Amino acid sequence: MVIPDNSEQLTSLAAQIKVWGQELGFQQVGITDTDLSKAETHLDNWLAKSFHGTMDYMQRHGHKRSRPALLHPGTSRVISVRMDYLPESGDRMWSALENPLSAYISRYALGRDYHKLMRNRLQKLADRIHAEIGDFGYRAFVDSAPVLEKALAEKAGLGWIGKHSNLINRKAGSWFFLGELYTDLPLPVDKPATEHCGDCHACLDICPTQAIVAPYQVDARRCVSYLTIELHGSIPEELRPLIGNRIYGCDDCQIICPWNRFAKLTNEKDFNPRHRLNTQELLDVFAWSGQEFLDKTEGSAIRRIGYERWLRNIAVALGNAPKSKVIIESLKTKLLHPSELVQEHVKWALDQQLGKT
Ligand code: B12
Ligand code: SF4
Ligand code: SF4
Repeated sequence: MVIPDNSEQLTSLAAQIKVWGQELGFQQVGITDTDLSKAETHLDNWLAKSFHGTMDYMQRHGHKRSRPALLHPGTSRVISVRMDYLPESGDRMWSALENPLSAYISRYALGRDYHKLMRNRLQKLADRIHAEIGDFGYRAFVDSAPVLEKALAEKAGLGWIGKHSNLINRKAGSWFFLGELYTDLPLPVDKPATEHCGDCHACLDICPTQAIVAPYQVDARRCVSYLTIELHGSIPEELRPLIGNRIYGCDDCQIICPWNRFAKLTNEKDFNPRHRLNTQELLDVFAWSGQEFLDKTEGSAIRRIGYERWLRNIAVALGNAPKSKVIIESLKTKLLHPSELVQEHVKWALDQQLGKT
């Protein structure tokens, strides 16, 4: 077992890595170098505008995010992978969004947390390479460290960064996760993907909070995904009515994207909805006890926000629902909740309900 040292062997290894990746359940594997200088400028501008809000981790690591070898010394190539996660069709998403009493949870979070699942698969891919060539330098990432995943995937040919800033693939839309193996193997690189948004601006128009402030630029502070998942404190009052019934994340800019007509449903059973999380009603999930929340979100990314933020988000959605005695009674049951954050959002929601005719 030797590390290949001529271009023919490296080309053959790259081809094998792609086959192994697909055998492990990745829909696509691409290889790129580590030059992210263009993306670095965009990242710096994004941070300078404070679009990251309270996500301090986005600026904490200096240039490690845009210079892979600073994060993992010796890295000269990145093997970028994508895995489809969509468990159901767009029509079902629209109907959940259009029913103000239903609890809309972003489709990426209905099943098992992707971080662990994908990292395990990446580790298997590294093991497979090791079995073929012996020791080599690598490290696996899935949204777990300062890595510019979309920019790397774009360069590796997996798709282009759309105006909503997610990566889109011409044949598969954008409902997939990204992960990567940083490595010191001097593998041949793939061609970057080309851009295909054209004159379309559907995602900018549909965004409920106008968070896509210009093409390719998302002000996270306005994004429902940030407001319901990343933000720990109080949700700005002026944005609450715009959140509608989205209680965890948001998919609107992807549902409307014409390229998602080509999206395929996931093959991963682990990404299928658990505990009917795709069809829950607001009143039911608001009534969950802390223990029920833990039980029903076990193994899911949703658990990371905790019960307090869960109730905060549902309170906002109940405030946005049509006036209803049942909702008012349900909100009243949480008025004395020990968390001030919950109390404040419940009071706001009650004011909304009582102010409606
Ligand atoms: C921070 C973060 C967020 C933040 C900020 C989003 C953002 N756009 O940055 C919030 C919480 C809002 C968020 C939300 C979501 N996220 Co997120 N998020 C990340 C994370 C951790 C970092 C992203 C990042 O580097 N942002 C920095 C900014 C500068 O990058 P950017 O906006 O993409 O900008 C790029 C381009 O748009 C361009 N650009 C920027 N400005 C300009 C200006 C001009 C003029 C031009 C031409 C170009 C340009 O260059 C930049 C660098 O390449 C990644 C994981 C990772 N480690 O990469 C996951 C990740 C991007 N998220 C992901 C997902 C699934 C989501 C959601 C769909 C979840 C949901 N349903 O709620 C939403 C989508 C919201 C949206 N429209 O982006 C996936 C995306 C998969 C894909 N197909 O693209 C990732 C890759 C996680 C993963 N491992 O799969 N996320
Ligand atoms: S995820 Fe929702 S709020 Fe965020 S940019 Fe997309 S449509 Fe706007
Ligand atoms: S909705 Fe249109 S503009 Fe937005 S990402 Fe999709 S193709 Fe691009």
